[in-house]
Amino acid sequence: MISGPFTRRAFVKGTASAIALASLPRLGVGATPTVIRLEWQTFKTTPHYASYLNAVQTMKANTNSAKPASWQYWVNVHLNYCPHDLPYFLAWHRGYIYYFEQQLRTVSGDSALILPYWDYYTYPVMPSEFTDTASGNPLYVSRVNTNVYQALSLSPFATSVTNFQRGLSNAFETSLENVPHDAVHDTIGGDMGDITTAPIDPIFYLHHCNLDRLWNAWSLRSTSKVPAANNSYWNGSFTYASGLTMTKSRTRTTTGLGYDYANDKMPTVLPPQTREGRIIRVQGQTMPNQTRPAVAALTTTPPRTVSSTRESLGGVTSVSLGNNSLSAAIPLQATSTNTLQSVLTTSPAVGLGNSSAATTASPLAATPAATKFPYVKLVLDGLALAQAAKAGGFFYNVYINLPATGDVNAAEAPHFVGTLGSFEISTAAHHGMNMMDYDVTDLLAQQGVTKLSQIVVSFVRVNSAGSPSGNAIAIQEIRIELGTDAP
Ligand SMILES: [Cu+2]
Repeated sequence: MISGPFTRRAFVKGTASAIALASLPRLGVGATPTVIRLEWQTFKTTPHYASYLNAVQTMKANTNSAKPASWQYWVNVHLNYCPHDLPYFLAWHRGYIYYFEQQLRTVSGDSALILPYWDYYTYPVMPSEFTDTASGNPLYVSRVNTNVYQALSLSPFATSVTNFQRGLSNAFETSLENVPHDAVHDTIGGDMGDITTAPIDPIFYLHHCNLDRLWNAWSLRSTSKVPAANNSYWNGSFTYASGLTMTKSRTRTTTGLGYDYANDKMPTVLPPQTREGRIIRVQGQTMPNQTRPAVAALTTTPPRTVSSTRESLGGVTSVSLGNNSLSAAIPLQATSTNTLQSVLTTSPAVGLGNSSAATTASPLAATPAATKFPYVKLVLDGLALAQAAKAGGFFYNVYINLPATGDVNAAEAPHFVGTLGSFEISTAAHHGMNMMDYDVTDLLAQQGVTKLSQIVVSFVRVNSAGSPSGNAIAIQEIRIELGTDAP
């Protein structure tokens, strides 16, 4: 049912505060039926499509960002409270899009409106309703790419991914946040390519709805270990705005919030490459028979104390990432090699939550340095986006110790560290740093490395049709650090 504008205004007026919003009747509690969120292609054939368009248009037209009835209010909620690269990434966003969906209902007056999802594993090209440049289309914003084929991976759904939360070995949340989450943000670019603007693009909510669906699908697999309802992981609550909170335990399952998805299955194959213009691939991870990128000639930095909690084992300076992929080799001095070896066999970070992940290296007694600094980090310090790259539209897969020869695709899993693009850099900047660090303790231990004389970091560029050319990212220093705690 779609209300006329007069009715809708009256309805909005009565429910426009965050408190009132939070106190709307809760679906799915007790006997209330579960609502089903639909994929966009189905959703757009329902009468609720008109309600959705109406709600987006009305919220964008409301310029009072203090009001939940405005679009910007929800951009600010995300900006001020979202955890990215942090625990509860999935659970926090589940509550966020739930409240946003309720607001769409309030504004449209359609109490049966659901937030649709974009299943890019089936339809990698963004729905045409979002790319139609006709004036007044509330779903259109300028973007760099609208085909996200290159940002997809089946890695989060591998049988080895049984743990859920960040910090554990092979954790689903960490994997899904990297690819497809970050990679989709980076590839689309424009508003989506920067954490401070991402929810301005209406496709943002369909992207996060799909991630929520993929989490739900993964959690239904019998081997998947989402913390149990009585686990302390679910203690406490999330904040979305002053007066708008949700207990963490409500976000554990979709049914706890009264909804389910039309498709509860994990993807098992990547979609065929749907051609939208020309798809360019530069040593992409799905491209077979690509070997490790060539090692660049770089100036090395010696080991040094970075702070009371961080020791550098060495690094390289002035790395410029452009259209090509490259590797950086960081030589290790003999004492660094020994300390690293000791950390990899004694660190509490090794094999967390995964008994099969223990290193195959021969155990050493913990040296004093290894006891003090039990975490190994890959640090990208002094990150800056080149002007032409600020709008995003590309990313790099970051690997550690890829074999010098052989197939990157086949060798990928034990070497993959994460993704790097405009979204990740803006996220780090938003957290007050122009630096990214990745905990690679468990990864190195799982590689079974012994007595390393160098560590090789590789950046494999992943392009799509609209990717910018030329210099993209400058990194002042790449170093391997030992630290007192995980990043
Ligand atoms: Cu996001």
